[in-house]
Amino acid sequence: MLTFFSEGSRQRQARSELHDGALVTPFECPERIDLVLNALHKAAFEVRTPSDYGLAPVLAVHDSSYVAFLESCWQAWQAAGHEGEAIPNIWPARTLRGDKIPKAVSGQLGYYALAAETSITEGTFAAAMASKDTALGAVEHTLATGEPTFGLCRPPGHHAAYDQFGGYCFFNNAAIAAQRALDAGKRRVAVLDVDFHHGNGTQQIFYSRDDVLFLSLHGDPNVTFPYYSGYADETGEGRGAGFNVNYPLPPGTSVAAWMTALEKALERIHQAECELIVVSLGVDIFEGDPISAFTFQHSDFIALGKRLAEAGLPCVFLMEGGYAVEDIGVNVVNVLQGFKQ
Ligand code: SP5
Ligand code: ZN
Repeated sequence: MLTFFSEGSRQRQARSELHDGALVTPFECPERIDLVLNALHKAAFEVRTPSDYGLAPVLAVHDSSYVAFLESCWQAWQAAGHEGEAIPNIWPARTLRGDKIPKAVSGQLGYYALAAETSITEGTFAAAMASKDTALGAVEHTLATGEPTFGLCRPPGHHAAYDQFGGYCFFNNAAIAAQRALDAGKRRVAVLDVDFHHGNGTQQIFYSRDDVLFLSLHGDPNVTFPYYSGYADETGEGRGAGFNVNYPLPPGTSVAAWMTALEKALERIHQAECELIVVSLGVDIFEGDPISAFTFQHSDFIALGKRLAEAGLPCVFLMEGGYAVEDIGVNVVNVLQGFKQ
C-alpha cells in the first residue's frame, strides 16, 4: 500500500494544551510523526511526498473567513501583545448573541473554536496545509488507480467543522478528501470514522447531504469528548436524512462489541451503494491510549484492517488521533497490513 506524508506537518510545535486545568505538553505532539514513519519504513511501505494542492480543496468544505482567520491568527495574536500561545477563553454562549464576529483576535478565537485544549501557534497553519495535502495525495492516488492508500495526516482533522477548529484539528482532512472524490466523479462516498472520539466536524460538514454517508464509532458523548454530538439520534437532516450514523459505545467496550457495531456500519455502506471509503483512522481506540477508553490490543488492529478489506471498496486511510506514542506506529501498520492480507 502506498503511503503519503508531508514534512510540513512538523511545523506545528505547540507547547500548550489545556488539560485537567493545567497547561501541559500537547498529547498531539510532533513526535507522533516519526513513530508512525519509522514503523512504516520498518514494514517496507513506500512513503511519498504529496503535491501542493493549494487552498481550493479546503474552501470546498470550509468557510473562507475561517480559513483567513487560521492563516492570520498567530500574527494577530502576537501583534496584540499576548505572550503565550493563542488559546480561546470566551465563547458566543448558547443563549446569548452568537452571530457577531468581533475585531479583536481574542474574540475571534472563541468564535472560531469549539474547544479550548488546542492552541494556535506559529507553524500551525503551515502544518494544517501540509496535512490536507497528505490527504489529497492519498485520495488522488486511490482515485487514479483504485489502490488503497494511507495518509499520515498531522494535525488530525475530524473535529474541524465548517468554520471551527478544536480537538487538535484545523482542516477536516477526511472531508476534504471525500469532497475531492465526489468532484472527481464518485457518486457517493462513505467516511467511516473509527477514532475513539466522535467526528463532530465531519458530521456537521455533511449533515444535510446524501452524497457523503458519515458513520462514526466512538466513546459515548455523555461521558466523553466532544460531549455535545455523537448521539445515536443524530441521523442527518433534509436530503441527508439517514446518511449520518453514530454508534456511541460505553468506555471499556469490548473489541467484540465494537466489531459488531462495525458490521452494522459496513452493512449500511453497502446498502447506500458507496463507491469509496475514507477511513478516519484514529488509533486512540488502543487500550493504552492516555486520553481514551476502548480496549484494542495490537493484534485487534490487524483484524480491523482485514475486515475493512473484505468490504471490497477502494479505501483511503487518513491518520486522526492516537496518543500512546510508543504504540501508534505498530497499531497503524497493523491496520494497513491486515488490509493487505
Ligand atoms: C483527533 C483527536 O483524537 N482529538 C481528541 C481531542 C481530545 N481533546 C480533549 C481530551 C480530553 C480528555 N480527557 C480525558 C481524560 C482521561 N483521563
Ligand atoms: Zn480521537
